[in-house]
Amino acid sequence: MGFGNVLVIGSSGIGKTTLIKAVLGPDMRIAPATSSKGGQRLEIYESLSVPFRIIDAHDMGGSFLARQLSIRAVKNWSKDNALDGDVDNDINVIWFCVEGKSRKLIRQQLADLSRATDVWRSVPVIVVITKSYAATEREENIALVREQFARTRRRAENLKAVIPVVADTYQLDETTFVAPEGIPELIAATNEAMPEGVRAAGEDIASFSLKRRRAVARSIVAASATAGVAVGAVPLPFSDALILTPIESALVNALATLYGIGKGSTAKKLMGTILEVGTVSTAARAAISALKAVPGVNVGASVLNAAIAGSIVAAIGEGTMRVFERIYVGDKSIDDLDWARELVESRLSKELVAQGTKIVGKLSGVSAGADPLKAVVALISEAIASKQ
Ligand SMILES: Nc1nc2c(ncn2[C@@H]2O[C@H](COP(=O)(O)OP(=O)(O)OP(=O)(O)O)[C@@H](O)[C@H]2O)c(=O)[nH]1
Ligand SMILES: [Mg+2]
Repeated sequence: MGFGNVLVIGSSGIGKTTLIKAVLGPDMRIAPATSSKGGQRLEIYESLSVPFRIIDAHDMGGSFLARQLSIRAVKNWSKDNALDGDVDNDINVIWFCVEGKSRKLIRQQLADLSRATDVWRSVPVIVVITKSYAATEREENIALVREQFARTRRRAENLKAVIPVVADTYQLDETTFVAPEGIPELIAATNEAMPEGVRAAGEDIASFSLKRRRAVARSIVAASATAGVAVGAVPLPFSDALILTPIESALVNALATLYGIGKGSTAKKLMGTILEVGTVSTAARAAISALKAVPGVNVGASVLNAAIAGSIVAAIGEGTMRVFERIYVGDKSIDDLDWARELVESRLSKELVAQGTKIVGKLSGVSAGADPLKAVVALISEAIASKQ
């Protein structure tokens, strides 16, 4: 859990494999074999340094038949596992790879890709403009893609980012090279879209039980905590939880949609109350101070901050999930704000400090040379997955 899946599609030769290699880096490997019922094998890649897996849907731009087979393989792979409440095989984010300067070409590619991925109707999309060697054309191409995306069958709010990319150094002539471009932005945009992608993938499977809903919720929480770790690691003074506001707000919104909490004014009040606890409450501040003061910790400040940030997001997510679940099953009313505040606060002051102390403690034992942020993400995901 905590690993979302990205589907990469685009015509043959457009640069999908080159892109995947650039994103996953030197420790890229094939994920443990997964084949669908039809016996077709999917190529799923992962690496230790990136918190999502990538599926290379090659053949996508080949013949009509090849494209159908390729899409069916991915669909079956998702479906076979959904029935047992396994959410690890959903498609959470799709990268549409396009190339070319002509308006007509881009329109055609976007229309094809949109049609090919109809089954993942509500899943977030990032358009990657591959081989963007000419820096001067990047802005224009972004505008073109945005304009043409609006004409496809996908909802405009599905489009999360348009990113021009140079995946590998390109030699223009004997003396001129174009350096790699856009890869960190693509990774960041994907991480950001992941919580919503987890929710959307769940929604795309028509109906599911409370158990599956909880599994989806935990994946949303894990994806958000991962985003929190990334934010916490940035070397800024991390004195309060306010820098986590955008992540927590995306998290609470995704969970609200999952549990059908609605968008009315009462729902907004409830969400506002929860976000207040997570960012400006005394409980949040006290939790941060407690975690910063765990004795005997031997990790750098940015790793410590990353662990605290991830743990806070995880605790808010767990508390929110419990609030929404009780409302969802009809035990509690949506306007019971005091009850909701107390529940989330108690998770921050008890569970968070207990859990966070454990995580921070374990970090001191991480071997030198290992990526400490990766270790933080793994420890937090493990803690989320182990909850009842
Ligand atoms: N220098 C450079 N070459 C690139 C880049 N992207 C793609 N290429 C080249 O374009 C060609 C096709 O790229 P691939 O990554 O194999 O394309 P693909 O989409 O995986 O193609 P299929 O597997 O056939 O669907 C290769 O020769 C790549 O080296 C890039 O960013 N920089
Ligand atoms: Mg390829």
